[in-house]
Amino acid sequence: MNDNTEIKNPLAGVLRTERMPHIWCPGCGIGSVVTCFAEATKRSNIDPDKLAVVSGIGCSGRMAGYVNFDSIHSTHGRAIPVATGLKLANPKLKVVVFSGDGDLTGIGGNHFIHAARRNMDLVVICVNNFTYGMTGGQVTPTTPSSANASTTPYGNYEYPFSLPFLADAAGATYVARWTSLHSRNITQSIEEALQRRGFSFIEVITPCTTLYLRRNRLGDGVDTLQYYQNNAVIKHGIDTRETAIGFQGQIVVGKFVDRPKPDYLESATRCNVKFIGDDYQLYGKTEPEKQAEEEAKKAASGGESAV
Ligand SMILES: Cc1ncc(C[n+]2csc(CCOP(=O)(O)OP(=O)(O)O)c2C)c(N)n1
Ligand code: SF4
Ligand SMILES: [Mg+2]
Repeated sequence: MNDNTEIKNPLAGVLRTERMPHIWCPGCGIGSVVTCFAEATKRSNIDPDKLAVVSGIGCSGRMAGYVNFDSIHSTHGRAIPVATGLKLANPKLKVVVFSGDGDLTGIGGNHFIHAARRNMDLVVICVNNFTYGMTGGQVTPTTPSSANASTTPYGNYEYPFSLPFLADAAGATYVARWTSLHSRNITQSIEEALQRRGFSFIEVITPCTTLYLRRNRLGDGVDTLQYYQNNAVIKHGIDTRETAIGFQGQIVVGKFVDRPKPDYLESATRCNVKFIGDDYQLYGKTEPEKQAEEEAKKAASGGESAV
């Protein structure tokens, strides 16, 4: 064998391989979702300078440090407002939020529903492992009833959110759910979401081997993939009220919602143009835009500057 053979990660350009190995536990599902995201960005041929990634805090939130795009590892629960700010400051960016169930729908729940209500042009990927992984396995808004958590040692007596139903009811215009076993479907959903405008929500059910599985005596990551294999049922377009997940019960997956609707910036622009007229500009012109306009005028007048 030639000693000079170099084994290159096929996602090397999209992942910061120099930062590997990553921090995630063996069997954790987060890495599978990151791989799908990386693959989707490659397939969509998106200009890397036009893509930004924002994550919150948690094991899932560490993803922002492993992708080779401009990224922000923001504060707990605040990935959506940071992403919204980025989008509004530079509407040409495609902004992706990568977040955990606790981060996105516990402390960050209010931001989540209002960004969905406004149909803010964001791609929001939620790694739902039914637990606060990074802080020791506390109960989250998605922990199934009766599941054991460090804060509910006799079983969870709260009613969990079904995130597709929550997103749909709040106004999201694209809603899909997969498990980490469905890598091709996750990749396709992310690719679709990157190509559309509006609030796109993709939930991925994943195993937290170290806390959720161990505490509930559910075996390891492979056992969970087997559980997904046996219990995930694809039901595209189903009413999202039918997507609740019980402890170790059936998991309804698929693309549930994909409806066109003007996004936040389109609605704002439409409203302002109506009252201010065609002179309305979202943010005025940037220096390069002014320069390009000047050049175009110059070219049209046969080389003479218009000013
Ligand atoms: C304001 C604030 N509150 C609490 C925390 C502690 N904290 C860090 S990560 C985390 C839970 C993250 O859970 P989740 O979003 O589900 O991500 P996972 O670790 O499961 O991927 C919490 C409560 C914090 N960092 N900041
Ligand atoms: S604690 Fe759980 S969520 Fe965090 S890296 Fe380990 S397995 Fe994954
Ligand atoms: Mg979690």
